[in-house]
Amino acid sequence: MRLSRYFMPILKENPKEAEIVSHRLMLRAGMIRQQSQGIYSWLPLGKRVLDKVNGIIREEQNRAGAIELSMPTLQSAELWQESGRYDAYGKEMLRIKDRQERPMLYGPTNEEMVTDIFRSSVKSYKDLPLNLYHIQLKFRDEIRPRFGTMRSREFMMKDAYSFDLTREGAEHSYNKMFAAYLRTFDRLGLRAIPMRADTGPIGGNLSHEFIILADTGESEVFCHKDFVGFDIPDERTDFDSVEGLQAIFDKWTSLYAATSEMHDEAAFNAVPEGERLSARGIEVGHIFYFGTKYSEPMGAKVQGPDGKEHFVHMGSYGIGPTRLVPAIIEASHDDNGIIWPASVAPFDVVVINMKAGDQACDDTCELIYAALTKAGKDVLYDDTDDRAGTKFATADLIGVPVQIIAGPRAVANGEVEVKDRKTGARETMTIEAAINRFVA
Ligand code: P5A
Repeated sequence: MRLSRYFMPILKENPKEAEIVSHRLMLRAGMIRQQSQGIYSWLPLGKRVLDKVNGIIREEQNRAGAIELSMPTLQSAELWQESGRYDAYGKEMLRIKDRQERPMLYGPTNEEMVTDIFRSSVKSYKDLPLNLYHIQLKFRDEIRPRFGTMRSREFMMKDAYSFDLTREGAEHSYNKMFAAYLRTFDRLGLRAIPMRADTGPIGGNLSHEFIILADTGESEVFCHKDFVGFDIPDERTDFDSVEGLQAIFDKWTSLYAATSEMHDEAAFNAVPEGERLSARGIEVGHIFYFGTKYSEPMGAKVQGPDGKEHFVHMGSYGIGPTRLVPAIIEASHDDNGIIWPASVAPFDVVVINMKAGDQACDDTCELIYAALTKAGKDVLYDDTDDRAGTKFATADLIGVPVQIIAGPRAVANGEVEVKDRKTGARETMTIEAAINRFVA
C-alpha cells in the first residue's frame, strides 16, 4: 500500500476526549472514528488489525472443532419471549419496530437464535456434539460506554454455542473453548487469566472470564501470581481427548482467581501473601455453561441412545474483538505510539522514502516494495513528500514492527537502515540483505 494513496487520517494533537492511552492512540493513528455515542467506524488501518485479530480467533475456533456460520444482527422479539429473556433483559436491549409494527431487537447476544436453528434441524444424539459460532456485531445500550471501542454500544463479538446430550459432554465442550481461548489470547501477544465469574443475564453456574491485567481495566480482580508464568496448550493439543483437556482445565483452575463479584476474601487470604495479586483487569472473553436454560423453554431436544427425548445441554463462549484491539495497545505501546505484536500488525513492514523525488531513493524503495509484496508481505510504502521527522513519527505511532529507511546517503552505498519498532535498534545493511530478511 502506497501511503500517498491510502486513507490514514493521523491526528497531530492529543484528542481531549480520550481518557486512556489505547483510545488516544487509536484516534491519533486514524484507526477509528466515533459516529455517535459508543458507535464507531473502523477506518482502514483499524480494520486491518481487527481482521487479523478475527483471523486468529477463527483459526483457533476451527482448530477446537467449532463451525462458523453467520446469524443476523436484527432479531424477532418472539424468540426472546419464548426463552423468557425479552422482559428480563432490560434497558440494555435496543428494541425496534418494523413497518408492520412487529417488535424486533438489535441482538445483544444469540443464545435464542442459535437454539432456534438447532431445534429446526438436529433431532438425534448422533449429530452431537455440535458447536456453532459467528463473528458479528452486537448492540448493548450500555449506561456508560467509554474508552473508545473498549466499552462501546455497538461492538463485535465472536460468539460460539455448544450443544451436547449430557452434562459430561457439555463439560468437554466447555474445556475445548477454555483451551482454545488460552491459545487465542497467547497468539495475540496477551496473557489472559481465566477467573471464576458471575453469569449475569446469560445464566448458568459455571463460568470463567478471561482477564488481562491492566491498570486501566474496569474489573477488579484477585489471583495467584503463578498464573502469569503458566504454559499455554500447544499446537498439538488433542481437542478430542477428554482427559487431556480436563488436565488443562484443572491446571488453569488449580489456584485462586476470581473477579470482584465472585471474590472470596477468606480463600484469597489463604494464598501466601507474596503470591497474591490484586489488580485491575480487562475482560476480553467470557465462557458459560448453562445446561438446559434455553433448550427447555424453547424445546431443543434430541433422541438419545435410549430412544427417549432429551433437552440438550448448552454453553456459550464470547470474545470481544473490538475490545481486544485496544487491550493489545494497553499492553504494548511506548511514548511514541503503538507497538503491534507481529501477529496482528496492520502491516508487516513500512518502507520509508526519506527523499521522495530523488531518483536513487525512489528506485530503491520501489525495488524493496515490489520484492516484499511479491513475497506475500503486507507492506506500507511511505512515498509521501512529508519531512523525514514526520515520517518517522508516523511510522512509530502506527506501530508497524519493522521500518526500512531509505535515505540518500545510505542508498548511494547500496544500503538502507532497518529499525525494530519495539527495541528501537537500527542496523545498516545492503538492500539485498534487507529484502532477504523477509523473503528467506
Ligand atoms: C457468550 C457468547 C455473552 O454475551 N453470549 C454469547 C455470551 N457473554 S458476555 O460476557 O456478555 O460478552 C462476551 C464478550 O464480549 C465483549 N463485550 C464487549 N466489548 C465491547 N464493548 C462492550 N460493550 C462489550 N460487552 C461485551 C467482552 O469481551 C465479553 O467478554
